[in-house]
Amino acid sequence: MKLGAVGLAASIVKPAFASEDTISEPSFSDYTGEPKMISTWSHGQEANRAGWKKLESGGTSLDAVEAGARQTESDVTNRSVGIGGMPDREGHVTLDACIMDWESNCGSVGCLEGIAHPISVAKHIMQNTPHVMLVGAGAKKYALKHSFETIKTPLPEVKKEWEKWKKEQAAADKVKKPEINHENHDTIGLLAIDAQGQISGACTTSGWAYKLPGRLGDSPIIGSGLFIDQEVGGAVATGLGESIIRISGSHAVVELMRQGKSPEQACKEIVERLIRKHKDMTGLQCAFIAINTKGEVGGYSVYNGFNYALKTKDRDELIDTPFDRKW
Ligand code: SD4
Repeated sequence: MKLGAVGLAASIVKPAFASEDTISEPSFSDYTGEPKMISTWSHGQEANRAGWKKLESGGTSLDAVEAGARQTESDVTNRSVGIGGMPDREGHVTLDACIMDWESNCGSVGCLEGIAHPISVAKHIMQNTPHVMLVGAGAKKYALKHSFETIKTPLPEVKKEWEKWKKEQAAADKVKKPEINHENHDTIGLLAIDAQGQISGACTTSGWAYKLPGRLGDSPIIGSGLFIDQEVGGAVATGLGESIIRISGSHAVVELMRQGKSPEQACKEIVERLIRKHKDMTGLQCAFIAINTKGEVGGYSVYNGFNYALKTKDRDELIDTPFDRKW
């Protein structure tokens, strides 16, 4: 049976519960908080401002996180997202992104080269196909078919850096392990709650600089880089994707909030779980931010130095998260 996008969305939103009358449907209309947006790292402030324009003009949280992600994807100074992103070890900039809304609709692209706004391709896949994830040549074909803007990457200055790195690699006996957060720390993850209490999230990155060709991190993987459940809230991750995938990080944060943990406490416990699963934490930075249906937010990181941007009607600030250890 071919499952159409509408049928698929409906089957996700309204699962057949064994005992319908014991399940209370989440109600968004009684949200009494204000619209709010949080995004990883300091460039999250610019992203939040772009997203806020949507929220303040009555747009949904989905519009807001897409607009925010697009802002960072266009930032030529950002070395881990979009047009300014770092290449893989063969010199190709391959982009990963995913997006998810309050109805558990989600879309994702992986290893997408030469397209300006992977986040919008992910959203288009979510809204127009029965699939969640398209990667590589198939994702590119899809983006071109739907006339998404193309870009030429890497940027000349990024190419120069890569050529220098390649020379150094050839001279070194051993391939140096890149460190997330020192060399590659600008992935953006965004979460928003709108006036109706609807929560959405997005995540977009060029991934681990000088990765093996074809490598996907956590960022395009629903449940790892991003997860939203309107019954509970949402979470998004940044840092070494391999370690986040290992614990299905963002999903795990949401599940702890379901058990009553605050966003910060849930992020903290999942960072601690991640640490328990890794013998060597040298250079391994990871962080989560989260939001719940009351609009409460929080975050936590392995090492110090992580922050996230918060935007509301009256606030536009950067918040340093608590952390497990110092560099
Ligand atoms: C990845 N999680 O591809 C991304 C990288 C990242 O801050 O978040 N850097 O593994």
